[in-house]
Amino acid sequence: MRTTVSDFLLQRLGEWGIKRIYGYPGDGINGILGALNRAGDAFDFIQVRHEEMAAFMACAHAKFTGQVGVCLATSGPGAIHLLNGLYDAKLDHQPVVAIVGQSARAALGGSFQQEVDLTTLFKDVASEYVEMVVTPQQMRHVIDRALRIARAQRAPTCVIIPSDVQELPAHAPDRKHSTIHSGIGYAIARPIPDEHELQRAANALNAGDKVAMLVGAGALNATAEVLEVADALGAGIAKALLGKAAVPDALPFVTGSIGLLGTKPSYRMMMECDTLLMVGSSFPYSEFLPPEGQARGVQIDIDARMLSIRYPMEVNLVGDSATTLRLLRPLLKRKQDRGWREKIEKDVGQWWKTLEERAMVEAHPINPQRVFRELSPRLPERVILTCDSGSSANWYARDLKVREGMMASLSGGLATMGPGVPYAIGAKFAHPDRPVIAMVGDGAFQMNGMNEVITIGKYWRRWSNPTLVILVLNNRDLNQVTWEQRVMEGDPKYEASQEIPDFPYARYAEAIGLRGIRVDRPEDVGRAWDEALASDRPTILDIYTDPDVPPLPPHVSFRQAREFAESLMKGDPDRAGVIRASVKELFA
Ligand SMILES: Cc1ncc(C[n+]2csc(CCOP(=O)(O)OP(=O)(O)O)c2C)c(N)n1
Ligand SMILES: [Mg+2]
Repeated sequence: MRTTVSDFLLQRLGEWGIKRIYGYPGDGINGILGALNRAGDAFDFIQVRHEEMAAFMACAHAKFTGQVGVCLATSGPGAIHLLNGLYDAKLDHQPVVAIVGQSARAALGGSFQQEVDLTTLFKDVASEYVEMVVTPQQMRHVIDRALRIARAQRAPTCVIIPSDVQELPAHAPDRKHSTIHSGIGYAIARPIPDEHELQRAANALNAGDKVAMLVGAGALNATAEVLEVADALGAGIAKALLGKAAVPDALPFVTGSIGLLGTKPSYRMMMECDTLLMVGSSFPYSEFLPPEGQARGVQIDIDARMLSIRYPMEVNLVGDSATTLRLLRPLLKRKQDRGWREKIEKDVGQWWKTLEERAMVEAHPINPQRVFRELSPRLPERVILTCDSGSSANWYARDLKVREGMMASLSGGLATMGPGVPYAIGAKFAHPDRPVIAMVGDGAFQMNGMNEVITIGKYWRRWSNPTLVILVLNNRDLNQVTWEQRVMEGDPKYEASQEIPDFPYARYAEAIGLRGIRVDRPEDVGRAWDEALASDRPTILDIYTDPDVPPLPPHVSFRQAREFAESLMKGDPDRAGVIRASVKELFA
């Protein structure tokens, strides 16, 4: 049998350790699909409903395994559909390789059907590496480089293969001038900072009396090291959204999330600290960090480009988080005065009580916070949590207590709607033995999550552990934005853009052969979680929640309060409910 460029591509991907490809067919990639068919069990081709979802799943694969995720799409429309998912990978620094088809070489430049200038299209999202394979001899080094650069730069890369090239006989590079001779294999490295810089960092941290730590995605593999350093420094630890699983929430000095979705203890710690140690985070909102000049800053990041861009840092350490913290630890003097730490712990204890009270405030019919409060103690061991953009991210960030051994992610940098369900699918394929819970709004679910439930229906029997619960916050509203309009702009809810149709999500699940549970009474929420988590198949938990409960930022500024009041004065259609819910929240 002759070996085509496509057969060779797959063989090479196999040598790189790639086993699963998320994709959708089209005649622009028929050569590759034919080769996948010939490859048999060597590859797991996962058929999605939409190419953007394939990119989200590849991104989730990268997030939950640390390995490169691969997605495949046809030329023109298929390639275009990938974009948002690839941007999600780019903004969250995940290694994803996109393989896309292109019109045959003879047609290029001829305004042929489905011909899109793909190199230009992907130039920004795959800025680290995008290349078109125009001759078989290129295939080897282009795929090698796409994988290596994706991994090294933690970024999406893109390989474009014209349809006729896919079918040509494979051809190794000739031994002559102007040929490229590449090999496989990652260069795993754990960079460490210069010794002098480490000492300077230790000096700044040793001089502080009130040290605050902020950890992000870059600290996910440095739990023990973060805790040891925090202990020595008597520091509290706040977590950026992507760092939610970096340290357990049960620890009394973990202040939880930060920012608009953050907690009061995180906010107060940042406003009062005299030293800031930031580890593996590019948390974007500077107004939630200490005012410039108040604190001495030390930052650790593996990427020098990400240093000192949110707060002017005194010491910038380029390095792997765990290794750098390990080197820093012996240079730190254990703080004898634990007063600052005790104050943080008191704040945290109080805050958990406040959240409990807020969750139990009566709503119509169900307070969304209560849904998350009921879930928190029920989270199964080793669960993987995914969340969408929307009000659910507030409650996910604040109310869920993650424990050691769990993983959790969402679209942090791009904050796009839509990844909740595809991330959960990626998590299930990567870890079929682990329970997975996705938390999504009804808007995001209608946008694309519902379609991917069909994908779940197709594949779930392959997963050794059937637990996959999709929580749909059914509030008939694009609620996060409704609140942003009220609080940030002082505008009343614009019904034409904000209201979305009700839909029987639980019945939809049943129609697909999954389980559906509909809840519209607060007292049933706990039992519904128990049932969903014990179910013998993936389950949609359709919970009817109150859109009038405000996802309030930890501190409401005077301006925001004024804008909010004005928005209601201007005739917000939900005025009565909102006033009732907000007043209860503020005094809870
Ligand atoms: C692709 C995309 N479109 C629009 C937005 C803006 N946006 C952010 S949250 C949100 C509302 C989400 O509504 P829903 O999923 O119902 O969640 P809810 O806030 O109601 O809980 C919107 C429109 C976005 N982040 N991404
Ligand atoms: Mg909604």
